Amino acid sequence: MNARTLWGIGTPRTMRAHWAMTELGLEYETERLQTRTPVTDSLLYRSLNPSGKIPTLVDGDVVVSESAAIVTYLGETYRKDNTSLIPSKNAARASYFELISFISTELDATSLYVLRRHEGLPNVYGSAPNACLVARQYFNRMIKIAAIKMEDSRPYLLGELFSGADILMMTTLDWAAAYSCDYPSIFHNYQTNISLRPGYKLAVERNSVRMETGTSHL
Ligand SMILES: N[C@@H](CCC(=O)N[C@@H](CS)C(=O)NCC(=O)O)C(=O)O
Repeated sequence: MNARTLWGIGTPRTMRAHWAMTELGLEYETERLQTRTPVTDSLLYRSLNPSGKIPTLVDGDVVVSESAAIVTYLGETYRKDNTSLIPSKNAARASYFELISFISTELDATSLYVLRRHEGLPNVYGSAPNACLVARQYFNRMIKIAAIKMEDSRPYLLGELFSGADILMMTTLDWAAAYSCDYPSIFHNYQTNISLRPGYKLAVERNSVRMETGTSHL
């Protein structure tokens, strides 16, 4: 196995890890593991991530799961002068941590992941139409709050600096669009701009389940 290996492809959470490494120009190998496939239950994979979920990053002796933690770990460890996924000044760092917590909990776990489980995977997690309705409404309420800071026409969540918070937000918005969730037009413009980034385009390819290259233990 390569010294730096990312396990997981094909989901918004795995996209976050591919994209962070792509923006930072890091070389890595991909284990093309898809969610809920037999390898996620293997002893090898469970020894890396006992939950069996993706993504998981192995970076030398470091093993880290949870997409927001992977993005933050990479940003802290491999910051460069011209590419820093995490700001260095205290106030901006506080905003970064606030944003990634907000996106991970309010937009992802409480809202979109409810739709994913109970609308997208009813055979696995059970059907729960009322929970899905409430999750959609909650997503709409929370994303409007996130939009307030964007009203000054800033290009990124933290202003002029593209950061790991944008990686989390963009992947969350792409996911929301796939589930036909409503969100403010300001974020449609934000998506259009960010989708032009070379790092985003390359990460989309690397995260794609259709890509032919890469190794596999599947
Ligand atoms: N909070 C975790 C969530 C990880 C997660 O739930 N991954 C999904 C794929 S996006 C998964 O592996 N699900 C397997 C399952 O539900 O059993 C993160 O952000 O990385």
